[in-house]
Amino acid sequence: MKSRLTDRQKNQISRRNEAPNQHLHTGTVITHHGTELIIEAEGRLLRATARRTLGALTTGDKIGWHTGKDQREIIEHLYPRTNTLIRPDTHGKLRLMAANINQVLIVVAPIPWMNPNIVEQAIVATLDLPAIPLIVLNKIDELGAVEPQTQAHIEATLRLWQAQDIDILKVSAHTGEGIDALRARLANQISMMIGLSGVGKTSLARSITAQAATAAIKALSAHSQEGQHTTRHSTLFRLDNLEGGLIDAPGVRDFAVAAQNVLAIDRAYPDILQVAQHCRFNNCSHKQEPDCAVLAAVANGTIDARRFENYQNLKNSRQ
Ligand SMILES: Nc1nc2c(ncn2[C@@H]2O[C@H](COP(=O)(O)OP(=O)(O)OP(=O)(O)O)[C@@H](O)[C@H]2O)c(=O)[nH]1
Ligand SMILES: [Mg+2]
Ligand SMILES: [Zn+2]
Repeated sequence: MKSRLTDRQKNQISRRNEAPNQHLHTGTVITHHGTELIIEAEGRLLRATARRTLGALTTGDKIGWHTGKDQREIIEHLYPRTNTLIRPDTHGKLRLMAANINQVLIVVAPIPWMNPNIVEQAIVATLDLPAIPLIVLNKIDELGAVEPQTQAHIEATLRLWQAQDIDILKVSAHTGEGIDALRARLANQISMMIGLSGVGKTSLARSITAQAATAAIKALSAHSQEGQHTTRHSTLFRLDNLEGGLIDAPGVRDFAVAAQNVLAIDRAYPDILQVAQHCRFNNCSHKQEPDCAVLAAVANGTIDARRFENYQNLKNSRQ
């Protein structure tokens, strides 16, 4: 078939695919505010703008840049991403939150406590990247102040995830408890924090990296956040004396992103998958089939009923 691309389009495509110009420096996107980006290159933070043909750039992107004639930094190239974390914004529009992540810290707190179903959505989304999920219970200094019943519920829910080989770290950004253990888990990884607004993600970033507390970063990220504490833009912070980085992101209310790969759902529920091997039919949907081992396990309490219902909902949302 005859190509119908104009010369201009052909040029754009070849420019997008070509190896980066050898005169470009490499860098990492730290944060962005509209068309203005902050990049890190050789340990320095610089303001930059990106060629529009590159499309939306995001925190964690590896880029090639140079200084233009007007002495402003221009991003010319986007290196291939290993993964991208996407979630709907408050208007339901899908937005790129970060790229090239190896680990996701699902940050929860006694107050505000996150619906376990949403934590599990986040586990599925993490496995879908793929990246390692880690649950961080922050504000453990507040545990004593919540109702004993709520406290028992929190502990039981965390145990359920721990039984599925998901590591749980208990920390307090206020007292510093558990912070060294958390910092050790961040070494050599690019980690991203997700969690409800107010669970203490930014406080944790501050207690883990001196960089997050520096005036330079604050000034660079301040202009769209004046007068309030809620984080509006994802920002990558480097760890003091350690390789790796921690991305602080805006709070999420839910994680309603369908997994790209249906296997990610099964991988988040190894307990259910294992019992399902004993169903009479190997394509059992665990709805009303005879001799369904999963429904039997839910009935006798071996599989947590809430967890099973959430698993079915996640599976159904894929169809
Ligand atoms: N008691 C206690 N309070 C904490 C702790 N960590 C954070 N907080 C408080 O919780 C509130 C919210 O903290 P932030 O760090 O702004 O929360 P965030 O998760 O970044 O919130 P968003 O940016 O809106 O998503 C602040 O008042 C913090 O002082 C903790 O370990 N213990
Ligand atoms: Mg914040
Ligand atoms: Zn079954």
